[in-house]
Amino acid sequence: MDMKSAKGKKIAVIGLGYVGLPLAILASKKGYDVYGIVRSEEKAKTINEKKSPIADSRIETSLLSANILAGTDFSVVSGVSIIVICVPTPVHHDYTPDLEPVISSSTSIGKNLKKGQLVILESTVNPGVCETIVVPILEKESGFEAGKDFFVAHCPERINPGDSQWNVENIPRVIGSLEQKGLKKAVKFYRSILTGMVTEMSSIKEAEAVKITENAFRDINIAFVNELALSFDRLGIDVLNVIHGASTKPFSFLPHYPGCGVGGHCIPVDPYYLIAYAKQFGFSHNFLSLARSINNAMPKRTVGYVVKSLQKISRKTRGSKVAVLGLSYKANIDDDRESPSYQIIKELEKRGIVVSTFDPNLPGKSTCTSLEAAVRGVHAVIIATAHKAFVKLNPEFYLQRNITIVIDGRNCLDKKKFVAAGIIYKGIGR
Ligand code: SAJ
Repeated sequence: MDMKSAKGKKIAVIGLGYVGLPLAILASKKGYDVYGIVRSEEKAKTINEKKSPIADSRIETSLLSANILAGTDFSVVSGVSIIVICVPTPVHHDYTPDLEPVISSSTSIGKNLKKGQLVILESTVNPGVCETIVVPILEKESGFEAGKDFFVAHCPERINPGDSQWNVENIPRVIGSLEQKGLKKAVKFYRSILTGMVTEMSSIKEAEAVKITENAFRDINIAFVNELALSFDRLGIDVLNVIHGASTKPFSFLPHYPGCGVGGHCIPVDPYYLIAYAKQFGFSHNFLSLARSINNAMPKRTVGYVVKSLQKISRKTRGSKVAVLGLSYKANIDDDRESPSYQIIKELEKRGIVVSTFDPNLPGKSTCTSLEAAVRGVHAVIIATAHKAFVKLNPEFYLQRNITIVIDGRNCLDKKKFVAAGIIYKGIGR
């Protein structure tokens, strides 16, 4: 569909977060009239004032010229042709999937559904959720029949926050549906807004499985290098050098990097959806579960390095002061969902350590308003997020402030330089 035919086509995007807002902006750029439905009037007001609730320069700029009307009223759903659900799919504290946002939005959509509409779920879910949860709710609330009176498709989101190369427009996508008509409608919509390749899956379940597979793949690979880091620590081998060495192999090696933990709303969460679903069918994903436990243990391992380093300068753990630099789950973004930094802080405080924190992208969540304030009078620093503001700090910055312990939770510093300056440097696996 070209821009002209998109003109006047109305769509609704449920959820204007990291996934929904870029999609809404893109669809409006491609000629669609876009209604964004959010949970709070305040967020709707912010977006209608063209202010991005997400600290991302590309989103902030493109929102200024986007034609999006944000609100909290689901009744607008009845006047559009396509509804895209982009709500979060977190896990509960016990790591069981939390589908409440998907269920509540499906219920509200169902109450306003009109014949002929297409409902697309972009949120990451385990195989089976569309057919066993979303479709029954839509049918019950509307009285219509899916695949006949209305259509349902799944196009898992692949947003990579902070990525300057891959964005909502050029990232290739996969789409699955209950039947051919719904698939064709969904493919036509995405091909009208994306430059990335659109691949048709043979079922909606396959499309759900693709995303879970992608992210579980990443989680187990991270767990692999985290385990290598723990082993090589004992063997006196620098794991980062080994990974760089292995990366010289031009085929069948995909580098991942050890760190102080795995955060974000995707990687540490999505495997639990598959683990829980497969369990319903009597299958235990032992490997995925083991990978999750290895990655979940990295914050505690990192705190162990702090304790050992404090002992090296004959400091008692209790009462020592440690600065945790970085709260977001990955470098140079402002998203702290499932961030390992918070596990690290909890583990430090459990040991009676006095913790200060600073994240330039999350000033409101930091205990200190500046880097200087965070490191003032501390005995050790943990780099928990490789923000550029921290990577650029050289050994002198620490020595001038009498800080002799630096725990490099993201292996982002020049180890040789720090060791040569007489700093007790500890990376993850190096
Ligand atoms: N991490 C490591 N070692 C690695 C890579 C990541 O410890 O080698 C940690 C990061 O520090 C972070 C967490 O894992 O705490 C997640 O990192 P990520 O780069 O995977 O970041 P995400 O969660 O933004 O992942 C997104 C995902 N995109 C979607 O789910 C749509 C993921 O599928 C992508 O694989 C990933 O981007 C990517 O490729 O960068």
